[in-house]
Amino acid sequence: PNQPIACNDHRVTIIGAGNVGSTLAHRIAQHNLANVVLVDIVEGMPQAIALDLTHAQGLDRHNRQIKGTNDYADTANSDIVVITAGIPRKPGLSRDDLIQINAKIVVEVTQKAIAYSPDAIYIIITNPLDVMTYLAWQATGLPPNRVMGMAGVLDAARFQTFIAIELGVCVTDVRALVIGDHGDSMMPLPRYASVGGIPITELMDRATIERICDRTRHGGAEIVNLRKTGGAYSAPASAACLMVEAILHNQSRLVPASAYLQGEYGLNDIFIGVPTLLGCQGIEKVVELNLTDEERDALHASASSVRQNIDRAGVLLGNC
Ligand code: TXD
Repeated sequence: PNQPIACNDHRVTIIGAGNVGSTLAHRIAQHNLANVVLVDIVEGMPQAIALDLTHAQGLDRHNRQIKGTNDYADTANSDIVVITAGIPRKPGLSRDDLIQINAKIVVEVTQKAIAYSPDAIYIIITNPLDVMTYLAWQATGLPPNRVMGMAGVLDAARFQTFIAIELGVCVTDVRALVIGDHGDSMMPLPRYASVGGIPITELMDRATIERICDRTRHGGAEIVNLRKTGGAYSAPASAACLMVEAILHNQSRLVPASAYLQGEYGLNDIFIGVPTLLGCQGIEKVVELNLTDEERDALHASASSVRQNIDRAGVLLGNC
């Protein structure tokens, strides 16, 4: 246990070769992290994207193979499977509105992937994130540490960016944390945000902090409303790439992820965003914060909205 995956011939499968999936394939190859298998239901499309990315190999300076396919046999023995398949948001559609369509897609693609990669670590990206992560975990039958959702790294990066812009400081000096569900009740935590070690509560007034937290909560919607035809994909791909690297290189990164809770924070049998230790075993630890009563109530409210949607998805899938 806790040994990095030995060879450097890692394979990452990405299911869903749309905006997030294709951008993530590019990031993984450019960072020389792994060979990539890009799967989509649309024939020819993942093959075209893989070929296009391969044409850039010499320019991007890597030797990573990127294969596009519609056949899950090509995904066999992946170290990591990332699931982005589904539909994205459009103006007027909340993440929760996507449940009906995406639940079916996520369960189906996960079942196909696990048949070929029973030992992989699964990272779910499809929205509504915490609900889809729960469904995918059920579909894999894996221990919960091997299944996780990507959202907190992205939401925290948005919070980090907005703090840096507001204060006019270098973004890499800013640390920020967002927990809770990846939806309307996500929880940027100003108490745990700092610049060069100084809590932001000493650098900004309450109203400014509240404005930044609000922009973080609606960071995805701000992009959807500008683009109109879909959502964000560049920062989401970077966030997922960070998680892939943390796992493949056994980095023990302390990052927020949608993780399975078994009593932590007084919550059970749910996936929700919490700080985690991420390494080659997947979620190696859920880190419990000393939340205030108010923060704990907000996390529980966030968890009950995820729970309601898990139940709704179960009904839609005919599980209940
Ligand atoms: O923080 C986060 N977790 C997120 C989540 C950040 C950004 C995007 N987020 C969600 O990811 C978004 O709301 C969507 O639910 C997914 C994918 O977003 P993306 O922007 O990449 O959507 P696209 O471009 O429409 O790509 C989806 C692809 C598309 O190519 C479809 O043909 C494919 O999914 N798809 C399938 N592939 C394989 N198998 C099946 N059944 C299938 N159905 C659709």
